[in-house]
Amino acid sequence: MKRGTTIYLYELAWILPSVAIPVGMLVALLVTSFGAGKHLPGVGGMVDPNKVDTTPPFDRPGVVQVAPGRYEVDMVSQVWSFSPNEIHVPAGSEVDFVATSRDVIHGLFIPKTLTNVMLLPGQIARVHARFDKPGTYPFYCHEYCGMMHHTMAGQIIVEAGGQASPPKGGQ
Ligand SMILES: [Cu+2]
Repeated sequence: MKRGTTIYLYELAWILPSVAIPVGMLVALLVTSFGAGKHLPGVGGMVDPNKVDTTPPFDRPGVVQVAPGRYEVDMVSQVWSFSPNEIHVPAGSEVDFVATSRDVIHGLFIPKTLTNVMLLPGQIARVHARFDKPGTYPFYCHEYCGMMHHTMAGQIIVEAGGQASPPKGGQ
């Protein structure tokens, strides 16, 4: 009798957390998703992957100043490069990356920042980074995308003097 009660409590000690943990995770998911508005990172719109070249802003990849100290980088990835692959911004800049892929799945990873996003054909990724310290910030494709994947990289040069990339070409 005594022994039977002990086993029941022991089982209960396992069963309760095994119910409470999934329920807690589900509640956390609902709260963050609907309450706090957390969603899959980087899905900032859709674009026809076959028409990237003619769809603004990807028809003219490059750096645009959107406000004092704030820049938008319109970026296209393809095997095996980024356009643009060299970006100049002044120190202290807030930079929004608006990026997509023209062909296969790529990634955008800027190690010295928290920027790490997948670039999926058909989807527009929007990520933000702040560059306070002058220097060179390399960025990489972190999704294996074929034979020359390891060469797919670029750099952001944060200028102490405050020079941004020249304005986009074209009209
Ligand atoms: Cu890639």
